[in-house]
Amino acid sequence: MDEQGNVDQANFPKGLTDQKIVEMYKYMLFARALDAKMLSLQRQGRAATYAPLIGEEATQIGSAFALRNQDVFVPNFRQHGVFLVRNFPLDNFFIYWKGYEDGGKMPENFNGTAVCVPVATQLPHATGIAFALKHMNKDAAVVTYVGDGGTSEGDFYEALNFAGVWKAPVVVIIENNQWAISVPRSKQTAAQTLAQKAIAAGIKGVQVDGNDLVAVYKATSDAIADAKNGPTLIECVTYRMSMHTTADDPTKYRSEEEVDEWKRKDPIARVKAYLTKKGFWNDDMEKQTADEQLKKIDEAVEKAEQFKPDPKSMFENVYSFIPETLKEEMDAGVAADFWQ
Ligand SMILES: Cc1ncc(C[n+]2csc(CCOP(=O)(O)OP(=O)(O)O)c2C)c(N)n1
Ligand SMILES: [Mg+2]
Repeated sequence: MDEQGNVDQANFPKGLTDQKIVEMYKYMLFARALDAKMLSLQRQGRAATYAPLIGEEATQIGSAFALRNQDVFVPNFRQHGVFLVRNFPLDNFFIYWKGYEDGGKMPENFNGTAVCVPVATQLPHATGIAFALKHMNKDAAVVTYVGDGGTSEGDFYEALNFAGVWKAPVVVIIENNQWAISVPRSKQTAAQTLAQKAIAAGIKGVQVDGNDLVAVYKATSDAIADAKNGPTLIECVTYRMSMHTTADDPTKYRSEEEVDEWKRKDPIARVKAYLTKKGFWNDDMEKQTADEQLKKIDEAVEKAEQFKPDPKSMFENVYSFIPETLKEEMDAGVAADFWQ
């Protein structure tokens, strides 16, 4: 799907209906609305550090829609859009990003792992889960995400190598948003593409326009369908339109012109153009959808803000058992009403 919302019929995925694209489009809007809310909460001191997704909606929603229920989702720290599609409870989402681990609890049917901040450490886990699924003869794949920066980590190469040797059913999606905090893609690697890193591991590698919802959906669906034969690496070329996290100021290291250039490639605008042209979308629907989504978001924030954390959870979630020294600290802290 190009920037004007025209699609390439010859490569259009079979079974992708316009009704489904409407549904995906609504999720793209939802993800962006959630992002805006998180940013505003963080700026008011009502949320902790947050990594915005704005600009990366097609990569996240397009791939998330390709996952089947039995497929396991292994995120890093920026896939809030995939969490939405996987029906992660919104109030838990807000609790988590307020800094409370309690919000990170996965619902039974979520079929995914927790947010993972240490860069690329999720990848060996993803490959390991995929290896186990294969060993158990399950008809399921693992879909995992990593940033452009993450592809320079040892964990990335080790995960790909192992997956290649064992033909583990894992799909590794590189969310190449052009920046790793202040390090640009050009300084990240001399490799011409990130997709070509698949070659060394002897696995399939694909590069797609990560701002093209349909291309991402197709690449991910194809990779999942073929996962029983081995892994695929998909590079989604997209752009981080906002800051790395709320602790970052991108104006210090990149130009406004660059951001403007990518804003013209907005992944949401082209889906809107496509659906509007075909008569599946209009301004009234946009307004109604925004109102409904905002209501859901506001209700979830209200619920999340009533959550009272148990101060002990700060200690209890670190080790499977609490070492004596930490226990002393915990008891002293709780007893001193430090938390009130
Ligand atoms: C192992 C490790 N090293 C460094 C960091 C600090 N850090 C957090 S995110 C990040 C950059 C990640 O960039 P990229 O992989 O492109 O993902 P993006 O943030 O752009 O989504 C760094 C260096 C970390 N969390 N973990
Ligand atoms: Mg990046």
